[in-house]
Amino acid sequence: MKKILTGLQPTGELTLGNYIGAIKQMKEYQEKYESYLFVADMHSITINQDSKILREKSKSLIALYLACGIDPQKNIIFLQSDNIYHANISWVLECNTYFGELSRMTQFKDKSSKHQNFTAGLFTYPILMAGDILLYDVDYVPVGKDQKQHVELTRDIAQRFNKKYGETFKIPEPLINKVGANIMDLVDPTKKMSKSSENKKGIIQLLDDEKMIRKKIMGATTDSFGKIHYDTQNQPGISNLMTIYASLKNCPIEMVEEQFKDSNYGSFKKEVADLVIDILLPIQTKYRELLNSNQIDDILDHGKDVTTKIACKKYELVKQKVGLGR
Ligand code: ATP
Ligand code: LTN
Repeated sequence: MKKILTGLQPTGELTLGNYIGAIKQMKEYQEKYESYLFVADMHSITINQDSKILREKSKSLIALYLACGIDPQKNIIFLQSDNIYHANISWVLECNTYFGELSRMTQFKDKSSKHQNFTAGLFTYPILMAGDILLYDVDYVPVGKDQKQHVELTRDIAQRFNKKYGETFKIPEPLINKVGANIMDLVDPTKKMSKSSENKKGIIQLLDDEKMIRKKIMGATTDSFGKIHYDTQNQPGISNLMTIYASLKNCPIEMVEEQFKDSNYGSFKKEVADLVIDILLPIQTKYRELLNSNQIDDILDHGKDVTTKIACKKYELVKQKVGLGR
């Protein structure tokens, strides 16, 4: 069975865009791959974080994923900082990565230009990510487009290391999320629904209450055509609501168009809101149960045990190849 691994930073609240574009897909992958899913808390401290909030968010992210249907029997779920080998291997890889390569990372260029003072960690972050991946000999790394460059750097580092020290790492491939599921902002449907968006009216957070979800969907920007028709150019708002409806119902857009051809915007929006609420409320109930149980700690203990064994073996091999230790 092929192996996949992906990590998520415990920052921001997950949105309906993340659910439709990423979580639903992970549920499909877990059926056909050996899956490793971790919370990249060490990546989050590349920028300033409140320690109490960071710890709560790490736990909450796992609870939310489980509540959405990520199955702990089918995924090894772990917390990055529980496994010391991620930081250890990262140092060896740092010594096999060039300053010039890191300087070309577009995410670093974007993020560093926004701050006067940024940490060395923000610069070397892609190497920690390379370590996360290379420790486990994975075949694929499911990521959004923004992370593709980091997976390519991981491949370069691994290939260089293998050439210099002999076969050590498997060369991973990025698995880029399918296009199509690009959920747009409800207020400005020409931009992506993003968890870091400033105007919260445009985004549905998975933990928004029923009243809030209804208010946001009923207030979504539409147009003056008055026809439920899929046309992202001229009717981006209504097309976005149709995409949300079709994705959650697992049906083609044409079926939505046919079903609502005689409806007005108000009644269509009400149907969309009812559907989103029907899906999110049970997730929220499950989430609260999980947060108050010991299940998350049990899952993380198991993940720590399993991944520490695998990572320790790989790290010892790396040490031996490089000439570290006795
Ligand atoms: P940020 O605002 O911090 O950039 P984000 O909401 O854009 O966050 P990411 O953390 O970058 O989300 O992405 C997590 C996953 O969710 C990725 O796989 C990404 O492709 C998917 N995703 C994010 N936003 C959407 C969206 N609007 N529609 C579909 N998929 C999305
Ligand atoms: N950098 C990623 C999170 C991440 C990751 C990884 C993803 C850290 N390590 C390893 C895939 C594989 C992000 O910010 N979304």
